[in-house]
Amino acid sequence: MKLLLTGFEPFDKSNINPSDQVVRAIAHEKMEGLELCPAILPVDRVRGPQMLIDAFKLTRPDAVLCLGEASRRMALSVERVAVNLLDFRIADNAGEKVMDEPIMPGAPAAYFATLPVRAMYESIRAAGVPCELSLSAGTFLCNQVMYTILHYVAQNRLTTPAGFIHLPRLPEQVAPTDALGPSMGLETMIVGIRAAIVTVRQMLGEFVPRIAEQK
Ligand code: PCA
Repeated sequence: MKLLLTGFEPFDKSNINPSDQVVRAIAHEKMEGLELCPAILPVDRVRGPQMLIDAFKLTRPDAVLCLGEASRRMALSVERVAVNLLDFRIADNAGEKVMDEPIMPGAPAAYFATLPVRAMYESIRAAGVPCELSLSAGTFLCNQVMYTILHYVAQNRLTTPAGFIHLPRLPEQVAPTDALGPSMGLETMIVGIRAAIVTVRQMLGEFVPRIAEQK
């Protein structure tokens, strides 16, 4: 399976993004039956989604898993839904702060993730990592890239499954601030994301022989 795995660059006064670190760490690993195509996206409402689509066209992956930071989450959050809405609480890294705008005017209100979200959630927890299923990827860049890839796949009548997992902050992001909040160590996040990837690979691995048998 060829997997396009993306993270985001740091944003909002932080110089660290856990998704960037998880992608970089996993990119160097050898996982059986897996070819990883890593990419780090800019937190920029124009360049972020564009880079994801460019990476998709370039790599033609069998599945897409995007990662990003959600500062108040206590656990890995497997996102179920992306909505057609931009409503930025803070400016992106290009200084743009958008309110109440659709991502794609006239396009569907929302898309469900097409990765096996329940199985990913269960396998992450079975690996010993706190995890939740989440109903909202927010209305910032993470939701925007999730919506963008699901819309692109649907518009082009492709079957490539795609989805998104939000990560808590790293302890080193929280420790210096007075506004305390949840955090999770990098190694724990990596264990969880690895488990999710294995589940996606199993889903696709079972899918391919079934098609072959029908011929
Ligand atoms: N998290 C932000 C954008 C980039 C990131 O890592 C979000 O949740 O939208």
